[in-house]
Amino acid sequence: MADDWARWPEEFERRYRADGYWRDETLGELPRAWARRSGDATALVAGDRRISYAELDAEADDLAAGLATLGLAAGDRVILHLPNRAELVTVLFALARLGAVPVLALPAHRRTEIEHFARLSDAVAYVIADRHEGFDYRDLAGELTEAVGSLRHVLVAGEAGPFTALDAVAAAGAAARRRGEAAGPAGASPPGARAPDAGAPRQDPAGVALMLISGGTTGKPKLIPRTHRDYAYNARASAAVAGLAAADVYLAALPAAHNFPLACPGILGTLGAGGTVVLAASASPDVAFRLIAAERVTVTALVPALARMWTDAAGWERPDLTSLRLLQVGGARLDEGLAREIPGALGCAVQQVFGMAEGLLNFTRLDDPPDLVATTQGRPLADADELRVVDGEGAEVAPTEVGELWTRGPYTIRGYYRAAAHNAVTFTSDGFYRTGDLVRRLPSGHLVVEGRVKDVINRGGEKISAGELEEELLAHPAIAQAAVVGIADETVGESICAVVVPPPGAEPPGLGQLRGHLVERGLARIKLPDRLVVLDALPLTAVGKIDKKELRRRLDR
Ligand code: OOB
Repeated sequence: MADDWARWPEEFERRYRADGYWRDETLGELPRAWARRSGDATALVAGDRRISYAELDAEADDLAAGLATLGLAAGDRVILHLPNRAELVTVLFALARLGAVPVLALPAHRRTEIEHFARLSDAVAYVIADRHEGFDYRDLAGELTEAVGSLRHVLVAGEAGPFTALDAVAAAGAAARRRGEAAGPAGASPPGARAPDAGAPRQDPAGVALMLISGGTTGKPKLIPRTHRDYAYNARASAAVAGLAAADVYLAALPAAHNFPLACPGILGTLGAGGTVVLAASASPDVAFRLIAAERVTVTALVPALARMWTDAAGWERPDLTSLRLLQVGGARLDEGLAREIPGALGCAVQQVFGMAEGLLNFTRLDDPPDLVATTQGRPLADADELRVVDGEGAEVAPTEVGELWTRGPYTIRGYYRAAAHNAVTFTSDGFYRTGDLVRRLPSGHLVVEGRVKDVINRGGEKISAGELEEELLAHPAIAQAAVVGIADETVGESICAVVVPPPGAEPPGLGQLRGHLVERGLARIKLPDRLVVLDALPLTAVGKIDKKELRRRLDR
């Protein structure tokens, strides 16, 4: 993996370690320490399963041993494509124990995305649920194993069909462990040493622990390599900022493969604090409200579109939300009016979170004055987060002026995985990540997100790359030119508008047909256009590029 991703330069490594951001820890060994601390306490609630910390640790060991028996080893990439089920957590830790690297695909992803991730990472295994929300992932797995030569294993949470059941993997691992053959590495051994009951050496805290999916840049989605120690810091520091303690119960309502519910503080931060994580199969108010009341949930995280839905639903459903103390809202800009409405409607405090899977996280603090909480997207998590707000030439703008946000720090990546050409434009030579977000920085250090320069549509918190969708549109025989723009939308913030030009004499597709065509091609439904506009020609800028500003202006009328 070493050449596939960019480490921090040595002087930064030294500083982040000396200043206590980075500890000598790996994700795989965390559950061992947690089990010692809070063994009998409930770590996870998923469907009708309640899993204690001790059981979580043992299950990670069994799965790690079973995966090793299948031939999985350190450095192997594995696509983890699971909805919010217990296996997402147990397999994540099992892979980390082995040193195999999970790629966290979103449940909504389909063949186009998964095939891209599998090829890009040379993944050897694909971990799926049997079915979720009416979709059978085993069918997709069948297509993928035929198309992608590197994929040797399909492992299924639930009914395995023609593939291998994760339950069987765990059982085989448990048996092997009883025979003393293979096991997950123990937590406390020094680097390089073999743990007493282990088949694998201890992982390097500086190595890649998992890969997240980029929130849409140019072209195809990128993989974001997060290391053990930077991600452990990410979760721990986020937990502190959200005031998490052992008494807290966190509801993972958003898909847990997203950075926000996974580690900001989300699942990892809650477990680190000794609390309980409740996994919701859906973020809909009826499912979530029932879980909040039944499990006495104290904290959860939503995107603004869902926060709107919950706030409205609470008005007529009158759910018991008395246990809820904090709602984190992030992923897209939260409207000030809604921010002020939430405490009354849901009976909890709001924490705005402006984050990115690439790293940097900003939070409003629990003791910030209500006006700051309602009107800003928070301030950086770490003192070591370096921020520049720059103009089009890369020069810092005057304080409180709007500019593009560039950042580097102890949990912000220095480059995407296997993306040298893209990295050369997305990162500065001194290691700053160009976020593509336009922000204004207040004297307090709080940021206000004012827009963006990247060509991405933020539809209800899901990021859609205009370039990726345009490429898909151009593959349609009756589309000669295409441009994708976001249009302001009350429910989802921005909706996806496809503007197309048919070739001379051709009949352009209708919206329904076009959506069907894209689904047929294997594109995730979250990327389907909401609106289709057919033009004779696209407006161009003076240098002959598609003029999206002008397009948006015309569509807004
Ligand atoms: C989160 O991560 P991603 O990677 O899906 O998307 C990052 C992008 C940011 O660059 C920004 O454009 C937008 O999403 N964004 C926001 C925002 N939070 C994210 N825009 C306005 N206001 C906000 N509060 O979305 C993410 C990762 C970790 C925690 C929270 C969100």
